[in-house]
Amino acid sequence: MSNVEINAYDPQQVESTAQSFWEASRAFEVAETTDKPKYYCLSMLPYPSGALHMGHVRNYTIGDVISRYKRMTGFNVLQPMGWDAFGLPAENAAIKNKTAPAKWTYANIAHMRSQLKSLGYAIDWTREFATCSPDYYVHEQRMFVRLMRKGLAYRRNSVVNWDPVDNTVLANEQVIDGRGWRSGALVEKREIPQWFLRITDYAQELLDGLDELDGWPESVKTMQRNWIGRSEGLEIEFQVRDADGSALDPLRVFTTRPDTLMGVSFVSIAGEHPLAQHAASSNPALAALLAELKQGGVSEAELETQEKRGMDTGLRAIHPVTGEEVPVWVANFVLMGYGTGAVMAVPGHDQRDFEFASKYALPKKQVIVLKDPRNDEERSWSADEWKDWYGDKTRQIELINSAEFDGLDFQGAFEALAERFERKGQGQRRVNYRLRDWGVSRQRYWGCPIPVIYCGKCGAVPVPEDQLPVLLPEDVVLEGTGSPIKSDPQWRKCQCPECGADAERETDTFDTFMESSWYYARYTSPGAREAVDKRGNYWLPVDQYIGGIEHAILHLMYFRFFHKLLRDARMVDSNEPAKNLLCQGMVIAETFYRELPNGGKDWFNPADVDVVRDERGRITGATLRADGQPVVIGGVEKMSKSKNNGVDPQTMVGKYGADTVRLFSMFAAPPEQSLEWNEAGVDGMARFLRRLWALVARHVEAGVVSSALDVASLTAPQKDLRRKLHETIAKVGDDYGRRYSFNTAIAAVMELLNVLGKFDDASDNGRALRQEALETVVLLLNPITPHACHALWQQLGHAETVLEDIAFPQADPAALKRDALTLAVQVNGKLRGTIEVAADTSREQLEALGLAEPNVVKFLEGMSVRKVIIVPGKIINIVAG
Ligand code: ANZ
Ligand code: ZN
Repeated sequence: MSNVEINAYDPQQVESTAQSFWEASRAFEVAETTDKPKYYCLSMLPYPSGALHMGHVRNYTIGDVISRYKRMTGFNVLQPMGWDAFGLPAENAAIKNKTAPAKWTYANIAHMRSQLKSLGYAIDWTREFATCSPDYYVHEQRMFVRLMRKGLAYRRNSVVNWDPVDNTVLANEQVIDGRGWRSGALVEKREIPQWFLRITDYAQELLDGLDELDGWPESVKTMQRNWIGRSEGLEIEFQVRDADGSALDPLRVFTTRPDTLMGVSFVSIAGEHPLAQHAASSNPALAALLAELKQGGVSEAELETQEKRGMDTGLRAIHPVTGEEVPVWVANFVLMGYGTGAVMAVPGHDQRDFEFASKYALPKKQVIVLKDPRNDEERSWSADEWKDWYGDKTRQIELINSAEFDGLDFQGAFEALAERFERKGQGQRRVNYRLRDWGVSRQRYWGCPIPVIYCGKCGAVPVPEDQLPVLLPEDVVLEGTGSPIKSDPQWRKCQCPECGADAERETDTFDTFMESSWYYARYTSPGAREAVDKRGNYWLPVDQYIGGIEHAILHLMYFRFFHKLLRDARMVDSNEPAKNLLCQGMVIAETFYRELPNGGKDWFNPADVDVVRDERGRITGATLRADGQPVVIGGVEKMSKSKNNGVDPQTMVGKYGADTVRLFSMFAAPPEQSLEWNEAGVDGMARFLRRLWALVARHVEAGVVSSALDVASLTAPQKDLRRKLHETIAKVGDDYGRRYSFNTAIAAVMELLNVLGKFDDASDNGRALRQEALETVVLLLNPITPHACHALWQQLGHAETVLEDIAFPQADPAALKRDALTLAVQVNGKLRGTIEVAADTSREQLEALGLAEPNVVKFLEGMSVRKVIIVPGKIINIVAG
């Protein structure tokens, strides 16, 4: 079979040919001038860390398969790509390698772009950008100065991590065990002025919008709802007396449980609360505690888990219903930034208050019972023993020990108290959100400069739009002790745009989440003078967004927020940026290590380890190739540097070709699930492609078939094959288009190929059928393995072309029809025989035929038939007894 040898599958050659053709024919460049419906398929843009990892390959392959499939089904598909290019790693690399962050970043981009190109993604590269380029960030700066003028960007003090040795602000990830990553100095908290975006103005809209996002995973929507954290409650005023009995400013608490008001035995306030500060001015022990509380972490998780601590301030609050005096305590779990920074403590019914009261021997009072106690334990419950029965919203409660409110349920008490306090001017209904305004200032160098000028007379002035962009100098040396623009007095110097006096620029830069919040819109409008032009409304919203679940909360919240800002700036019409969201699972791989004498572990890359597998494919033994000695099998984990179990995509592409890598990453798992990288599986994919290649070669060797298939004169085996073929078309189309179940689509094509391999019919019509089948397989696989399909399509006698413009195959209903069906005949649910019947047999006939099946007749002996149930096309079940 000389031709087959000549034609042996050579992925490197096949792939470079296809890629050159796509590039030369500008196959994936799209415009807005077509009457096809648009489809915008977007994958989250990568951070240019140096090299692609398998997570990228998986993400972008999913996007590419969807894009190519959509294009084959008649859509005008935009699939763009860019670089999330600002960020801390570039600064760290700059210090380590003594290169400027810009240089390092651009070099990484060049390398990673070529890697992406080697994977053959159908990307419109004319729309590419890096977010660190002034052409990009100028728009971000312009949006920011406009938000400043609208009052949606503002400045206030906020806490940062301060390294007192390096004299620099540290990012959270640069604080390791409370110490600076370089200096090792104990990190301090410092308050400095920072810029914020008023995302809280959009809290309710961000919450409500989730209800319309039918194409987003429930889990992501739930995380976003919790993050926004809407609470309905009351704000209630308590009069306050100083230690000497004199009246102070009243205090307000926010509570979601006003029904527990009569159980209040003290009030807790945050250390930063003005009343705490007031009390501390004459109480050194309290002042010391407040100073100490400032040291601790500021994250909510930390506050939840740390031990409860506090101190009596000596102040007294007056209970707004009973007039009783209760003590005011400082408590470390009360956040100044939430509600009013003060809590009415109900130790009988709130767990944190319970723990606090138990520690400091403060009284607990029960004011609520379950209306329907289910057992003795519930009936005899007392406030001295913590039980979280009241958190269960499905349980009916009733107030006790609450004077005139006794007997009310939660809603009744809420309404009665809201009404009472609103009437007396002592409080009101309030909705609170956990969502905080977004702090966008970073004290880092490698980011977009915040376009603000500080003038001694005029204060913080936005840089006028005609003076934008504020350029970040790229040619700098990093010492690791802070930002080069902060240490450069020349860069800072400028004139006030309002009064002309000497002034200074802001030296902070934006959080890099800013750039990734609106990049999707910029792709639609390359070269536009504003961030987006009218092309935005052609492409937006994104039809399919694909990325990692780690972005479920922050990125996707900011992304939705920015879309609303763009809408309110009249740049886009829609309310939400993306209709459908797919979060792909992790890529995982086996880990291998050896114990080190110091108790640590030395991790070995799977590429350097030889493994032995059992017949089920599980690894049973592993040795390091370098020394032949065993290594410990550490289990399957997410690919990561720390466990050294990353598999390099470039190596895989070099060894097997991009199509095999793409095929494996789509076949090994459904998109949302974890994908275990295993080279034996990759090898299997390579074999499959070689088999397809050989099948086409063998068919073509006997001459390409140009005569049309004569459907009317198909033999029975030909009909069977054609039915299988069209069943596969229907399944694969559904798997790609509706279910996003790519692994089952591939499995179906593999099965078809097995059948086709056995179809040994050299008649004219048989060969015409094989031609149809092979062409179909090529088209079905094209979204996943486009290079091989590009070549095979030509071998099957077609001109050099972009397969994406050839319609995806449609199942022929006539081919799906069966002449004869095989039905199972069951007696009382057990299989007793099968019968062959014509497809159009009536129910009555089926019943009669089933009952006449010889084996069934034997089983029915001595029984009487009660009922016959027919599952059309499948089963005849006879119920007898
Ligand atoms: C009395 C009470 C009784 C409460 C009870 C709860 C249960 P969410 O749902 O998260 O909004 N709280 C209010 N402000 C706080 C702050 N700044 N720091 C810490 N805790 C604060 O929680 C609202 C509840 O959290 C409020 O309702 C308040 O405690 C507390 F059986 O008031 B509650
Ligand atoms: Zn001025």
